[in-house]
Amino acid sequence: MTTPFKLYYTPTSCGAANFLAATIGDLAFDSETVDLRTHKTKSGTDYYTINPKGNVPTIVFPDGSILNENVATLTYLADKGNAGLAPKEGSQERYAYLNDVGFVASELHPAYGALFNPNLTPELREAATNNARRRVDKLVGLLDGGKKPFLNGKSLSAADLYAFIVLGWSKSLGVNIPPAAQAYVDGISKLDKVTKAKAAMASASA
Ligand SMILES: N[C@@H](CCC(=O)N[C@@H](CS)C(=O)NCC(=O)O)C(=O)O
Repeated sequence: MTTPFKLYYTPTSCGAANFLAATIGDLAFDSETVDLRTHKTKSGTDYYTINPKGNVPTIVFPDGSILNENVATLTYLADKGNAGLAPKEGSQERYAYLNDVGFVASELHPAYGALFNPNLTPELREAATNNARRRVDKLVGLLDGGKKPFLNGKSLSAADLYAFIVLGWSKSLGVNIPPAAQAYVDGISKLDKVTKAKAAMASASA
């Protein structure tokens, strides 16, 4: 490995938020996509040998150590990058950021994650969909009903990138999100740095 780390991701999963954070922060990194159905990397390696949990994202460091939880990976990338995607350690804003990224990781993402299960009965799918919608409503509450374009009210953070990717699954999973949540997604999507990072991810994933 010639760069400080390698990121394993897929361009449509939560791992994508990590690719965007690393790119927006102008970090040099290696990357490889993973097929989450077969748990094989693009080059054919058994992904469980890289990350025993089998999930994306995974960041692998040159010493072989790994990070594989979004709260840690996104915060690491935000700290190492130059885009101010997380506030300084020890600042009050840092705790607010952790509060936001913790909400996405522990509430919003798992609520959507449940909907990827193809074996849900119609009743369970309806309950899971309603649950996801409730978490979106909580997110809109954190955005002051849509008055804030970002979770911290001021600038894009890694927590926003994570929420942006999760909310992007709404249509395909049948979660009908309110206009304020859609406006939040659209606002992030239109940021020049996000557009460019998405293009870089598309070419890296091709
Ligand atoms: N505990 C991890 C979970 C991440 C996660 O759920 N990743 C999904 C993609 S969005 C995944 O890799 N699912 C396939 C698998 O776990 O095998 C976190 O919070 O970051």
